Amino acid sequence: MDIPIPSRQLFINGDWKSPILNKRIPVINPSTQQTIGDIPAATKEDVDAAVAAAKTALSRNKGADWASASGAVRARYLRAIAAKVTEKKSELAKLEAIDSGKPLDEAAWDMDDVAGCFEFYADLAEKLDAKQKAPVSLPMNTFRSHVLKEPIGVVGLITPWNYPMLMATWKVAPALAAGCAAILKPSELASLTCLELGEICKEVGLPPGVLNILTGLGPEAGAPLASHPDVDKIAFTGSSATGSKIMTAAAQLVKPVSLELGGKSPLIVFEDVDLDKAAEWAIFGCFWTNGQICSATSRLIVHESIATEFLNRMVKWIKNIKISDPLEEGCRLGPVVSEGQYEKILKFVSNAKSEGATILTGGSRPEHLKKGFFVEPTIITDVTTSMQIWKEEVFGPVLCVKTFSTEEEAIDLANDTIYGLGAAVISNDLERCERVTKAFKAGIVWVNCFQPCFTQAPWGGIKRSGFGRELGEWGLDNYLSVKQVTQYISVEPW
Ligand code: TXE
Repeated sequence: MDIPIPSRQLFINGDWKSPILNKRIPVINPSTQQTIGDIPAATKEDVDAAVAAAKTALSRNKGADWASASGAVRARYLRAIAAKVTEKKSELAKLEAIDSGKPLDEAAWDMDDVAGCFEFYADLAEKLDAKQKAPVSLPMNTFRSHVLKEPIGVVGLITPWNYPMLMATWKVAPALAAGCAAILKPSELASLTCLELGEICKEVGLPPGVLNILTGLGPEAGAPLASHPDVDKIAFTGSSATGSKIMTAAAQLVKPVSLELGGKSPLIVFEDVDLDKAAEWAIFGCFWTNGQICSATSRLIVHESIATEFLNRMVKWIKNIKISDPLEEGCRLGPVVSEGQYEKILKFVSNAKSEGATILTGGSRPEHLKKGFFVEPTIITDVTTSMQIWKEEVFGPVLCVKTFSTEEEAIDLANDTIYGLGAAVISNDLERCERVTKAFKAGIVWVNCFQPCFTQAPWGGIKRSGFGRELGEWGLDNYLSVKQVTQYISVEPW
């Protein structure tokens, strides 16, 4: 399939602008390893220009700027963006598939979610108007108090490559709904669809500067954004190491941050389950999007009495997964995103082997694929809690397994991690599920399922998985500040 790659510049102040240093980054199709285009590489001067444009968007024509436009006006733009995404779904999905390696079907579902997310925050933008001036009850009637919810201002949004357009939307849609002006910095490993969002903003006539899109490398484009004095807030999704750097930079200016970072999410499977159904969820939880999901169930904790049979069923399932170029009909697993990630994943596997673990299935490139960054779905057993594979995020199709005999042991194993994003339990005993749910130290818990994600429900972690919640009303609150207004009710006129 021949897919034209649009050649884009940086999207600043409502228009395409060449990067000041004229640098570009090659785009590599992870399935063919061929260079299929390039993207502009922003540096500090471009960040300055984008931030200035965003500031102007919030102060232009006092009273008629983006921040003080009504929520209903902002909602109209968000709905127009959603409609354009739907109209262009097929071309956007193809770009996403060849840029990130995800199967075309999944990329198309992502585009539905992108459109749905813009629609959802359009609704919340409208409701925000009605929620203004919410009264606060005070203990004396000589004072009256209410609350105004106001946009935080200029926000920097730094996003990863696993769901390029969707992760950007989780931040862009609520930020714009709240009345903020934004600078989006997508990952250099997959930016094509995010640049198309710039074209969509042009087509719907979004006021200049409300959304600016800067592609480029983390240290060159992301770091100056995080430390910019005129950026009022940073929202970030990515690795814990980069999240920590961003928090450090933001701390210098006491700038608020929200961070959605790595994970090592556990799945506990009790002995009373339907083995086939549970195995299907386990496969889905760990290998969906090639395990390149922050909440991937990368640690399976299975009851010792069913472990052997459960793993047999999983291996049987894996044999039926079609691994191919993401554009091929029926593809369920494409390549991982880049050569760097490919090598990193295989190194995790070889380290596990040398530490004494057993590779039950997978562990290398599928034999039928000679090119591309493909990794077989991999299950690792004989794992101890001191091994790297148990402790560190792989961000690839690699599952490590431990068995347990008691509920307490399962919970201890599940919580034996520096991370706290997702956790799941599968059992027919719902009282037990409730106990385990309470005991999990995680921001998201799934019961008898894994990975379903709804725009309406809060998403985010605890511990080193970060803080702050995206999606739902919580996502909008990320971009609003609360102003208390208290009035003295005097009997005498002033
Ligand atoms: O992440 P980075 P990378 C994890 C996963 C993966 C590892 C490395 O384990 O193997 O991170 O991936 C920008 N200042 N996750 O290197 O560096 C960068 O340009 C400001 C989990 O891609 O965190 C990109 O836009 N920004 C994760 C974004 O940060 C900087 C998803 C993420 O890149 C920067 C992705 C800097 N100094 C990776 N350095 C998840 N939680 O979903 C980089 N960036």
